[in-house]
Amino acid sequence: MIRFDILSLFPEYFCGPFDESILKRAREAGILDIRLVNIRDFADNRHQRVDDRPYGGGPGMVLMPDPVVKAIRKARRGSASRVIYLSPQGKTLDAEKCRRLAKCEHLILLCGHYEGIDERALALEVDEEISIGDYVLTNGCIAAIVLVDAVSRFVPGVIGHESSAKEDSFENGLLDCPHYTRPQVFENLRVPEVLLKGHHQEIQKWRHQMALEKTGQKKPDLLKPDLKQEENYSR
Ligand code: 4FV
Repeated sequence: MIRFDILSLFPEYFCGPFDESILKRAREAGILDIRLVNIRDFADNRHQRVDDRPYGGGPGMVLMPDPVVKAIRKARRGSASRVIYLSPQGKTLDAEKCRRLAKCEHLILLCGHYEGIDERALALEVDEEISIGDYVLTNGCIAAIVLVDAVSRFVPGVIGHESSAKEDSFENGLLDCPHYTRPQVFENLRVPEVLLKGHHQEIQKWRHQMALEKTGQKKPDLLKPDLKQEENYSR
């Protein structure tokens, strides 16, 4: 079981992605516990202001430290909690990170908004900064949805057949092999014969070879030196 507390200014943003399919079933099964927190509820001023103009001038607004720090401290559950700030300045999320985060008991996800969050709140309360990619989103909620989805796949019991996570792209440093289903012939394109003969070892070998070739073509940087050897040899 893993618990996520997602801190943002738009909790309603999360209606939908967590209420369908795999994540919905995992929540109903009690494997995932996702709580939505509105940072504005921690603004102790008449107009519930949470942002203000940047010191030193410049465009846009900055999230004030007080409501952010209060929201994080309220969500914290002792040492079991890890606070993640989603921002373009973070280290890029990858399968390795998702596997590691899935072992945590409690993740507090802080969503960025506007130009960013007052640096003092980050210094005081954030354990790790993560980016979902080198581009700028309109708000950090989207990044939190991506992280929850990708991490949840590594939580035991979330995806029906654990084996499929093991065969995922990136799992063994390779992209996934091609997949086929009925019909055997589609617009004169046939399913590779090896997949129809039911010879599992042959099928395994073919899938690994295809994964190697696809990785070499699409993400050669993924190929570790030792695999490179094997790849050259087999071609
Ligand atoms: C982002 C990313 C991201 C920056 C301005 C929200 C936006 C606004 N978060 N990975 N890329 N955040 O673009 O995580 O505050």
